[in-house]
Amino acid sequence: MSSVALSKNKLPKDFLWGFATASFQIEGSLDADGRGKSIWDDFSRQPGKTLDGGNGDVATDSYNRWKEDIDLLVSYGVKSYRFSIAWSRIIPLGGRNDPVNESGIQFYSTIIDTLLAKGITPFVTIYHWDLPQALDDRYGGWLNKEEIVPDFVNYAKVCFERFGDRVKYWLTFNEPWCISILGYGRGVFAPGHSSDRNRSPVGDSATEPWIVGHSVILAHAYASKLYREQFKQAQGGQIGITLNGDWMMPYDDAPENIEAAQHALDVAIGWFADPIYLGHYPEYLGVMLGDRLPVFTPEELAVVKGSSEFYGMNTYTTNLCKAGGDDEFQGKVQYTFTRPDGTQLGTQAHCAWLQDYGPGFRDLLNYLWKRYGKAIYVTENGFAVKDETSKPIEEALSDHDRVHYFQGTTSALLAAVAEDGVDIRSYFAWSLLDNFEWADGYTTRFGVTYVDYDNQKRYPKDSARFICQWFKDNVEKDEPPAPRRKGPLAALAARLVNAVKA
Ligand code: PNW
Repeated sequence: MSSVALSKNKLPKDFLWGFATASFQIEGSLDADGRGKSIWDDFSRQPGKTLDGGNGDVATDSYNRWKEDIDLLVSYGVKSYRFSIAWSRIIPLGGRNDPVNESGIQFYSTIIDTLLAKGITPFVTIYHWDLPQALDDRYGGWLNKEEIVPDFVNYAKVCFERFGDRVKYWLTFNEPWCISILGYGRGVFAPGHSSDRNRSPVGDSATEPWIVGHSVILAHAYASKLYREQFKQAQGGQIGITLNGDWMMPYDDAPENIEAAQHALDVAIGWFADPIYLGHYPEYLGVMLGDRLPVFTPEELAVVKGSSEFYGMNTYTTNLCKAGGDDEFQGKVQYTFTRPDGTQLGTQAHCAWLQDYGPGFRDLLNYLWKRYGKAIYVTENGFAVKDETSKPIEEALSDHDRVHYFQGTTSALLAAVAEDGVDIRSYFAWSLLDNFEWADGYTTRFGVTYVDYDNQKRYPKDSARFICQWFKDNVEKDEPPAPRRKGPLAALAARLVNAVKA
């Protein structure tokens, strides 16, 4: 970054900012134009799987309203838009020998063209949780490494071939921790596997999440290898993975709690980031899991290490960490938002796992930059205001708590760049719209734009205005056109013009 930008305390002018969404959360139209089923289709329709019984059938109707959504992005003045492609629209049955659906290709192709025509950079997630149902039925989806890895690589290849002439930023996966733990451990996300037989007829929470995580790492790595070997040179794009991970702060300065915070980071982030950037699973993961942790062959490891060209970061909150407990999904660490003195870390969001704590955002950026040394693309960050759904619309639009949250994270972002020297290249707020919030259904709203689900009308919230103004103020402007040379003739002309005016 230039020293000019640093001295002015601004983000560099090519900094990408905008908003993010995901296919299943916004599109609806699940049967349209040859789309195949995804694991979320029926899962979300099963009684008890979502808080309000909501499903993905309509969502924000963006399969039909994508143009309106892009107009909204234009009105916000964004530089970039992060969205995901639904695998089962591209290959309805998902597999490497299954047919490609041209209508699905056409849908995303038009969106990409329209964004580019408006000067908005598409930032594309290849997999945001909507596995084709046929692959789960056929061979158990992510549990079957031998089948899923080549099928994912084939799907990614179709994306590179058909969109890569125009898409220059690729994310293979969104949040492998959520895919593995929430889908195959806690059983709260599709396909809903769990050892708890009250919750699910199938699943083994002790083994499956770690097997799934392993498959996802390999699918990412082989897709990235393919891109870099066969497409990158001609298309000139970048490819990486995006990991969720919240900042983990020791509860107090007791040595066991300091160690606990590191263990929590090892399981939340290091599980994926360590193999991908450093070439091995974190030691603690092996200690905790023993032979339940799958092993990479040397050939696999060679493909995994260095497979992400940047660090894709999704983050929402900070947890205070105390040693103890037996929850392996948190690294046998207890999380709390209550400080030793009894006060809360920050404002509580609608969902239990999220409080507003801006300084943690800066600490996490510094940790990732030091540990992994890769340019960071912040691909998600956002807040769900408590009880927003039960407020009248006008009241919901004054989303003070969300504005406060973004004030904290944007100032932390700027401090990390300008004061700490962290190399950060993007910031996407989650989300452009209120949308289908997975197991929460429609009760939890993350949008900077309010969606009235009775009529699908969109209304910008105060937080949308805050973010747009903040980035306009804090990103270096494009260079103004070079001033005309002031030779003697120009000076004479100017004097003449002034004389005439006077
Ligand atoms: C992310 N947690 O999911 C996803 O990428 C989005 O699709 C989602 O809408 C957004 O964050 C808000 O939830 C997460 O339990 C889901 O810690 C759950 C957790 C974190 C992220």
